[in-house]
Amino acid sequence: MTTQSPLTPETLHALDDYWRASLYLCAGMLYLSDNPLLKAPLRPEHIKHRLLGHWGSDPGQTLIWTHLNRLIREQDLNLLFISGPGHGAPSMLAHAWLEGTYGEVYPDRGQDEEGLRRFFRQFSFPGGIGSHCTPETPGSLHEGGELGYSLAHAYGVAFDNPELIVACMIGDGEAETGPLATAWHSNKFLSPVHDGAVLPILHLNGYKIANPTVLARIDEDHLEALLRGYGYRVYFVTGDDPMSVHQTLAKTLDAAIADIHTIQKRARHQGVQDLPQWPMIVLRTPKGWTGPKEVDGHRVEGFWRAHQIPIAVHDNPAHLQQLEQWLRSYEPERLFTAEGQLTPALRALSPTGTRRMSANPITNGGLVRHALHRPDFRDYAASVEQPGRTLVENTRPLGQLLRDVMRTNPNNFRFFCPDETASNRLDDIYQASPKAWMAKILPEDADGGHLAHDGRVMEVLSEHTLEGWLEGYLLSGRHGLLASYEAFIHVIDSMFNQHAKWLEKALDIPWRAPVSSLNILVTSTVWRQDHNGFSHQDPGFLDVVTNKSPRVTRIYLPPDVNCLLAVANHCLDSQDKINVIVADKQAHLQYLDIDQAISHCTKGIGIWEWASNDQGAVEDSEPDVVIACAGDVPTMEALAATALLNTYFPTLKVRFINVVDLFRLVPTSEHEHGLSERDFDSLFTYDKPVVFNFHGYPWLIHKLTYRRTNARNIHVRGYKEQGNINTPMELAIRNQIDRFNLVIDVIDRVPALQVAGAHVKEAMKNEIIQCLSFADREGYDKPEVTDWTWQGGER
Ligand SMILES: Cc1ncc(C[n+]2csc(CCOP(=O)(O)OP(=O)(O)O)c2C)c(N)n1
Ligand SMILES: [Mg+2]
Repeated sequence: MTTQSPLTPETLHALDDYWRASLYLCAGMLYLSDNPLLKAPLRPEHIKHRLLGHWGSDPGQTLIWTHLNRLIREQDLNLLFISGPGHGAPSMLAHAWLEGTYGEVYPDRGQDEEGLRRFFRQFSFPGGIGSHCTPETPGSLHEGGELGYSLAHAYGVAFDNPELIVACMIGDGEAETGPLATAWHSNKFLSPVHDGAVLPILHLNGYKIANPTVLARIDEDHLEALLRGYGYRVYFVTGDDPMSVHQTLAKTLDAAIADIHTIQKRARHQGVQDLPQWPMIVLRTPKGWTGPKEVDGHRVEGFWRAHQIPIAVHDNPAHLQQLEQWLRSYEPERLFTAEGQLTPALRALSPTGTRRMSANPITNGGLVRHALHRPDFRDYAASVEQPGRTLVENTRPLGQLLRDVMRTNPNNFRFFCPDETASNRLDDIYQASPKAWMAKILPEDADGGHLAHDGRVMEVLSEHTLEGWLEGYLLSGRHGLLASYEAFIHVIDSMFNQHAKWLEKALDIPWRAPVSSLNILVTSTVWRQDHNGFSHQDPGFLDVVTNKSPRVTRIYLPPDVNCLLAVANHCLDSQDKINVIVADKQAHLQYLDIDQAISHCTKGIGIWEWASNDQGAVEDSEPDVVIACAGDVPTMEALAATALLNTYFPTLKVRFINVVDLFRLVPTSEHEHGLSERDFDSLFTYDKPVVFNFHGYPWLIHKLTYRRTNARNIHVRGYKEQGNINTPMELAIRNQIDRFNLVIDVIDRVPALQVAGAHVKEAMKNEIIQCLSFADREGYDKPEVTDWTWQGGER
């Protein structure tokens, strides 16, 4: 490290003052509901009744922001800030206020004394804003409420933003989480040519809520070796004397930015030679720095006690006095004018316009989003002459559509998948682009490896990292799709939750522009895990999805290729949603031609006329039973059951309903896609038995339909944790979603069949036994099961 000090005494003091102004605002947010400039002596009535918020993280975060401002101004950089420990929100909020952005989006909380009073008061106050970097925070695209995702988000933002630098502050506690720990590897997927840069800043303030952090208590050479092993060039900035830390940090940031530019320049002129060693900073400064050193004899500054509210002041005059001393130590009267504005000299330190990190349009991604060019999805349709006769791998045509989406959107669409693109039969995508890979490429990789420095397909075996990348990519205004094995999409349950919460809140913030939806393709599903067995059988992600806000959640279960294409086309065009599409990759029967698929998927639910025989005159057109289904395999079994019913009970009137859009099942009042009561009752009848064959756990259908008129007659089959190394038919039978069990269900539920159907019931039981013993003996399913096709009514 160089020894000269880059900051002149004048700049040093100005920068320190700017930092202190931001610290004053942070502390003010935590405590003050009145007297925002401390013009009067501090009195108990100026203090909020409930003191809630976080102090400990703020000094480090504001310090970095202040210093980044210098770089932006000096070098005209396009920079943005991600706050990993988002509970340091006062720091982002303080800077948004100082930069004027806050007053621009919330004019009643702008730069005057009354604006400042309201700005303080609203923080962590009922009806106000939370104590994290929530969507209400200008300049934030990462809340940081649930820790662990900052670094993956940062890289997602940097992809395809070649001029951007994303400064990502990582809490040392946050760095203990699994998602953060794996996200360090993102540097092997970042192109120095067509992507921007990420500058990770590990904030080694030593503590979490009530514990030291691991990384702060290991030898520094071990920490350096760890981070170097992840591929970074590590700069340490350590200290507790502000003036010397300012100088070291300024020097270090200059060096780090120079490293970034050197790496990019070389790669952009000479091509990518090897894996770049990107810079990162370890900032070791005290938690709660500049705050009270001790309170009631307990250490606070530089200890975990600084994490939240350092001094509880109520009914304690000594504490009030200590708080006042602390707040006045920043000398607000020197930093702000009497009218409540930052002094002109300090204001000049802030970047202007969209160079302000709080106003960088990329952090409000919808502003910079370009609509996706979509090829005509009809061009990829499977030809379907008759329903239920031909087999096609359901995901393969989707791969071809996505390939052409990648081709027509070379800079703003990416596909994400943990190592399973080919396994999921989506490998046609590689014709448009190989996989991004900045680490070593061996000669043998040329044989089907699809690795390239400039690849755009993102594959790493961390669902967390992929999901984080995609969220960052979307929130900064681009488009994408993540495909995952069904069972392992659960790995990101919690990230899905957080993203859904972000979208839900963002919908009500007028200045946030819509972003592209998060599209998740759930494939390699529960019903086709012949060799993987029980561990790979879990359709429960859908249950998680139905817990989240109906304004942002959508679930689709297209039964065949053409429905999958229609659904995918719709999802790729949608905004501010999380679309979950469930479609298996294996060869399945095809039912609808493309026009019928479009119509069926537009309705989201519908009677398949050709599979029903309850049509007729008004007086005799009520069905005896409704067979409903959702999902590819359950649809096939339901159809096969219908064929058996038609054979054994030709006069039984069966209505066949297929559900693509799962939220059609809930009442309109609960979900925008919900069917009206009239439509639901007319489809599912008031009182006839409904046998519902479902892809997922059966309770979900009950949860969605419990308020419907005919809810008591809805009898659901689905996955119930029965399975192992089974043939498809064995697995279906073990969970009773198979055709024979469905026929038995109908016999049991239709009053006229309960006795009359006994012979058929016996026959079905025999079929089940024969299927199981054949599979047990031969190791595959009976050909008449595997080769079954629909020979019933034609279209
Ligand atoms: C995944 C997750 N687990 C637990 C918490 C609860 N929590 C909030 S802050 C915090 C400590 C964070 O420490 P650190 O990342 O070092 O942030 P600092 O305040 O020191 O900047 C914890 C455990 C959380 N927000 N997210
Ligand atoms: Mg910490």
